[in-house]
Amino acid sequence: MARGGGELIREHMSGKFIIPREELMHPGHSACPGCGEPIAMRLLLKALGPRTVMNVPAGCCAVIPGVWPRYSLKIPLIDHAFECTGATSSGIRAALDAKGMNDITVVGWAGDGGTVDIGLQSLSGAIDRGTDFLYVMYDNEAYMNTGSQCSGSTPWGAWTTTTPGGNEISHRTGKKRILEMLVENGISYAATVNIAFPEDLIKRAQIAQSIRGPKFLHILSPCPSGWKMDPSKTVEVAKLATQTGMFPLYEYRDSQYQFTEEIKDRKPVEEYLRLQRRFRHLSPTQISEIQNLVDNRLRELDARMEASRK
Ligand SMILES: Cc1ncc(C[n+]2csc(CCOP(=O)(O)OP(=O)(O)O)c2C)c(N)n1
Ligand SMILES: [Mg+2]
Repeated sequence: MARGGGELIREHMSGKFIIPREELMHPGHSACPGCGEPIAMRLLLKALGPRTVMNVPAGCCAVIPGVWPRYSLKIPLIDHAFECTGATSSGIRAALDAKGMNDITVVGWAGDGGTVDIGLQSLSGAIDRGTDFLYVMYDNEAYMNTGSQCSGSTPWGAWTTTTPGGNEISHRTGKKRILEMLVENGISYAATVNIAFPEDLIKRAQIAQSIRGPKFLHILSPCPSGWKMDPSKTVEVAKLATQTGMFPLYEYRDSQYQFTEEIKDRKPVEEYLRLQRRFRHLSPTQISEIQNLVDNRLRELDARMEASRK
């Protein structure tokens, strides 16, 4: 049976883009003001449609949809331990397939800590098994539900409670390149998406939904309390992350990498950093170091894209 995304993808191809009207996430969730995660979840569910089952580990994702007896989603959600999102998704997929319900999309939805650190083994196992599911990592760049500890996806230079100087040796490598790691692991489709580019997010989610096998979306999800920013600036900050090259939008599809949002007139990283007090302690030299890291990363991505086309 075809999955929900098919028809809408045909709409994209004919040039008419439609954001689905159906709301599968309702008001009454328990996210903090300005949190990027409910925006991401609302858009993702619009893209995937109601024939979706989601599983979540510990993290803000376990409380945002609602704490019993309240619940804001119109789809089933299964809560599980921190380290087993991939394994749980594989189990749900197997159970649905055994019942002949293979039109249902299975989504493992986890935070950055629950993906790039704890949970990486479970995600890798699901890829090894070829599980037909979509893994979504909403990235607020730290262990936010427990009060902002550094994760493997915290950018270099950011304050967290375990990196009070922002430049600790333990944190020297900055954000793990999770998308590339999963490509090397054998993922079928992977893309970075951003809540400030909702049409693109929906498009990538529907492309992922139409492909069989393990798929991965990496969503940047600002956290006003952990990033120490004005909650009314969530979308502005998210947009700047891409416009400065801090969070480039690209995909891996049919064995090729490509940018999905070209950055014309790239802005200096400082415009992004200065809106967030987690970067307030940085010296001008450290800000230019971050600029260099971003420039090098984009050059490296360009080379990777070029090489994948040969
Ligand atoms: C095995 C295990 N270790 C630690 C915890 C405590 N814990 C619960 S949520 C959380 C933070 C999760 O971080 P992330 O995955 O980035 O999601 P976020 O909270 O940022 O949404 C931690 C450390 C736990 N529940 N289980
Ligand atoms: Mg997090």
